[in-house]
Amino acid sequence: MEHIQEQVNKIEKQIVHEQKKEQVRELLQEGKKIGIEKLPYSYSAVKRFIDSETMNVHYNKHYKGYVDKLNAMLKKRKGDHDLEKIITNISRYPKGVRDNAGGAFNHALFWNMLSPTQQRPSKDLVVQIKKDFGSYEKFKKNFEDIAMQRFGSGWIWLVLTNKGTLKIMSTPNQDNPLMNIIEGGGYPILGLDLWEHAYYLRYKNKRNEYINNFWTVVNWDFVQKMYELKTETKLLESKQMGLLLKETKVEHCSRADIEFFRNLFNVNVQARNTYKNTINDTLKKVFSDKYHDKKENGEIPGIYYLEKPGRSVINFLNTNYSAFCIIMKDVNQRLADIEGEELISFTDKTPGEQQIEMKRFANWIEKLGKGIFDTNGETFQGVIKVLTEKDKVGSRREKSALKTLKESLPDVKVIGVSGAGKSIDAEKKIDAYIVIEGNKKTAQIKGFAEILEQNGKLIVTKTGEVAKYNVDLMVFVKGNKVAVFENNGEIVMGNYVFNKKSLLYDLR
Ligand code: MN3
Repeated sequence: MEHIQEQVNKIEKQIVHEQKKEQVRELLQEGKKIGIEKLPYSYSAVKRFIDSETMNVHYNKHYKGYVDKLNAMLKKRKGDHDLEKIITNISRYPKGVRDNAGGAFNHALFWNMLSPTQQRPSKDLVVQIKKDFGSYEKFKKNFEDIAMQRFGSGWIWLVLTNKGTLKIMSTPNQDNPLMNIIEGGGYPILGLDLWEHAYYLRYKNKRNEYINNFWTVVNWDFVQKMYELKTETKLLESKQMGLLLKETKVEHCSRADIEFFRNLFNVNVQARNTYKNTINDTLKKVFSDKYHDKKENGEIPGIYYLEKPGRSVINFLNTNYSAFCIIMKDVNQRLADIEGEELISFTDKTPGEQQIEMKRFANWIEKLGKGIFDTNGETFQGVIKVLTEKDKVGSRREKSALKTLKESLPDVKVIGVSGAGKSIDAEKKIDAYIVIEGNKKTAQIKGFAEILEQNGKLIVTKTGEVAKYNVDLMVFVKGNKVAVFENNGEIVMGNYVFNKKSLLYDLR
């Protein structure tokens, strides 16, 4: 009986666990939804332009319908959703998303472009309008003519081009000038809905009257704000490189972050190699005056005399997960200021997608190298700190391994190879020589967490960089615990796996 009760308890626990997981999933989903833009006035507030019944149906049925349908479509897609980013990257999405994201975005803008009080365009705007259209009257006429020419459903827009000029354009259906599939688009600062649902109840087929009345409700304050904001952004974009070279604050990485990257590196070898090569090339470029490729006095190629005399710890950057995390956060802080650029992220991605993402990351590292590795910057300092710490831990580990081996195995002679930069260590990755029964063997020394037994094999976990080394022995060290394996294991899912008989010395 007790046995059955135990099983029931177990199953119940499992059910509760699953339910909680589902609740969390739903909450997360809710947070990712595209929101409804609040109507900034009552349904009757702009009645000199449109009646309250049309406004009510337009807002509650048409607009909310687009948002709901869009959210239903996005629910199946991974990642966070930002409406403007979807619009500016619309070519990546199916037609249904294009229609509904357009509907959601266009109307959210449109509600704000109408004002209960009558307004005039600002001086700034009138100056720019005169420049681009000759006069304010000509601009209005032009806008009305193009609106009348729109066949079927669509929108008419005043857009700010990336040259800083204004132009009028019309888009079909729910397309928006910001969509990356629209040729000659720009940033919409004023727009008018030309769908029949927007006016038919009151104006019937007299679209021209609807368009004429639009001028009585234009929220020129909002248009001015959009104009300023986007003119400002354009200015910033033109100084993009300057912006990218801004100082960033070093963001600390959690243990979970670092463990995630350790796993990414050790499982996705192609992504790891992309990163390694990029780091090597970038460091070589940024510190070209400190890079030595000649082998002198047993030194190996690399960066010297950077943060200290001798070989720099920055040469270890290409394999360190904590430093990887710092650099990724630095790049993301810079990317956050670039419109339409998504942040680098490797979570929720297939190995293939991770490789593509790593290439995108690599491109940015190359472009931003000077900013990331600015020796006065926090990122550089953070990276050096992490790598110096790792270097210290590494040599402490080596010393402790050699000490334990010597003490526990008096028959075995151990010779340490110390000093990063000595070619024998850094090139061939030899940390020590161990002489067993007169045979001198090369050894690589690594940290580890546990050695697990599974199906007659031994799995060594969390050993830092998991790679094939051209040495005879693999030595794993944790405090004063040491395990020495013959180097004939396999790498499986980012862990070393050995046959039991490969374990030569077990000092755990
Ligand atoms: Mn509409």
